[in-house]
Amino acid sequence: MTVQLYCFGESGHSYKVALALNLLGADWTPVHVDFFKGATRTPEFRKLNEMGECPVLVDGDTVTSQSGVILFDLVAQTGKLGGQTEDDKREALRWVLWDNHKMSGQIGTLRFLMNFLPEDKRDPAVINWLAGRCKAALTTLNAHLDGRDWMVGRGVTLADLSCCSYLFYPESFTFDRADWPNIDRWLSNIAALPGWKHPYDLMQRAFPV
Ligand SMILES: N[C@@H](CCC(=O)N[C@@H](CS)C(=O)NCC(=O)O)C(=O)O
Repeated sequence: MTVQLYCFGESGHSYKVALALNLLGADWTPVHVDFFKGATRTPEFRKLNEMGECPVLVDGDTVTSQSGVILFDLVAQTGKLGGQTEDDKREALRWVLWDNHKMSGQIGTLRFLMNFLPEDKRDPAVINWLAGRCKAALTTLNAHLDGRDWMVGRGVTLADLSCCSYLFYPESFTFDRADWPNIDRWLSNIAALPGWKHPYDLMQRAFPV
């Protein structure tokens, strides 16, 4: 049965799940959520996800939000992308938690403030402060990837999919791959996986160019 992913192209959190579904060769359909027109704040959407966030995965009667939980569900269902050992699984969880707090949680917000918020509402002081936090997260990621092809163990796991998501987007958010050689190499490893697609090729975007 086709699973439905409530998502939108600009959503890096949604991209983590869309990419996992694609790498797994799952039968899935994106359902576009008009986030920029307030769709996640409507009572209808809140019935689907009380947290008012994308992504939401609907698999029959099972409705799941939080990209990290959805990714772990996909690992449990398929036995793939979870790492080879119990230590790998635990380590992958550690990085998914870090990503949600320090990477995607901050980089997604910075990208929103710099690109999608109306220009007259952009506060340079807030943007500068957040850009510093994002640089610290990228420094941690780049250092971890020194001498490693993947975040955890010897193959791709959900930790890679969680941490990489915002870094494939083209909009400017103070991130340039050329400044981060280990991250750059790792992103190339991910983009070379069979089934990899760019976020805007997997999910409908609100701001088509
Ligand atoms: N930790 C959550 C974050 C989800 C999230 O922040 N989603 C954004 C889109 S990228 C959203 O729907 N935000 C709605 C809002 O803030 O009103 C996850 O990983 O699923």
